[in-house]
Amino acid sequence: MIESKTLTQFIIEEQRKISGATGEFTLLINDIATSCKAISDGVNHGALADVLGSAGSENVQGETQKKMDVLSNDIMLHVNGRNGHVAAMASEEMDEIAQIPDGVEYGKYLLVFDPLDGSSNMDVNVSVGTIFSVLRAPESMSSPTAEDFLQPGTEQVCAGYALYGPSTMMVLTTGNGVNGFTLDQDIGEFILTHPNMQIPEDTQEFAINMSNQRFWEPPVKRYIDECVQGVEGPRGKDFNMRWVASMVAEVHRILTRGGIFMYPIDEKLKSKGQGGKLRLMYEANPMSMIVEQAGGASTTGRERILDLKPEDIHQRVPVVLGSKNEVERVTRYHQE
Ligand code: P6P
Repeated sequence: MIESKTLTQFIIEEQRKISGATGEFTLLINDIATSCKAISDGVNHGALADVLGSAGSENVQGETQKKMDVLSNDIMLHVNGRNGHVAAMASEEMDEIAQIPDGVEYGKYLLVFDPLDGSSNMDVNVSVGTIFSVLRAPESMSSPTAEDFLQPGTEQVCAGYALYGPSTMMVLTTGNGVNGFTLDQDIGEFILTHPNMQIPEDTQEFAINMSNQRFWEPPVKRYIDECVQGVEGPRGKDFNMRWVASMVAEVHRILTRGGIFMYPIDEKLKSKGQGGKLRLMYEANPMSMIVEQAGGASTTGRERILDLKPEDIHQRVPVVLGSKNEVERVTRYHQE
């Protein structure tokens, strides 16, 4: 595979297309790739490296942290905070933003991430992933605050994820399409294996947690009912269902063969005062940029996710993303 293009070669070629590029962005992507390789190593060792099970602590979401959640978060902070490419970082696993180490100069970028999404799957050996989003640090910024992160998803300069599955992959967009790279464990390089990923506009596969059915709003109930009615129903075709409970795995399947992924608002979430299950800054926004760049669509059911003005770095939103024509149908049902 050595004749193939590595991630490093790919991002340097992308950098050359941007006049005035300093190379700092390229170096940041390189650091993110390094941190994902290190997380992959931890995930792949599983029980052998004593990284399964609970860390005996809770994160800001009130969720029990897995040992690998804490280790992945530490890796992201350490590897991406030390080289002066970011001014600050924010993580699902931390209440407050993370300042970079003393003595390290502020970089031009802000990095937001979910270091190990779907980590409840770790103990049952099902795919998990790292989701990341890169924003520009505001020109006016002196000392980074959480406010500096509250930029709409359209401001992202880069979004991506690493998927720790049967193979470790990195999928990345910098606004010029979506490209997938597979980690060659023998040489420790991400190799370009899925250039220009595109989501089919139609699909026969939906992903939703059906156990929440009794809590859904009518438009969601209508959409799923029609899918389940299959060829005898108004859709005139049969649908398949998938639910991995790992957003990275769901999005990667949709990028690969199409589909629609839904985590809508429902009465249970409303009763807890939550705006959704998934988080805007480090799940919905990066995944929405990737999906749109691959020809798909991503809304809350009512509005485009990338247009939302964040109010809090841990804000939750409803998510309906994937094959364009299906997302538009669900959004239309919410408008009718
Ligand atoms: P549920 C994982 O915890 C996550 O944030 C997403 O990766 C995943 O799609 C969703 O939550 C799963 O939620 O309610 O099915 O456990």
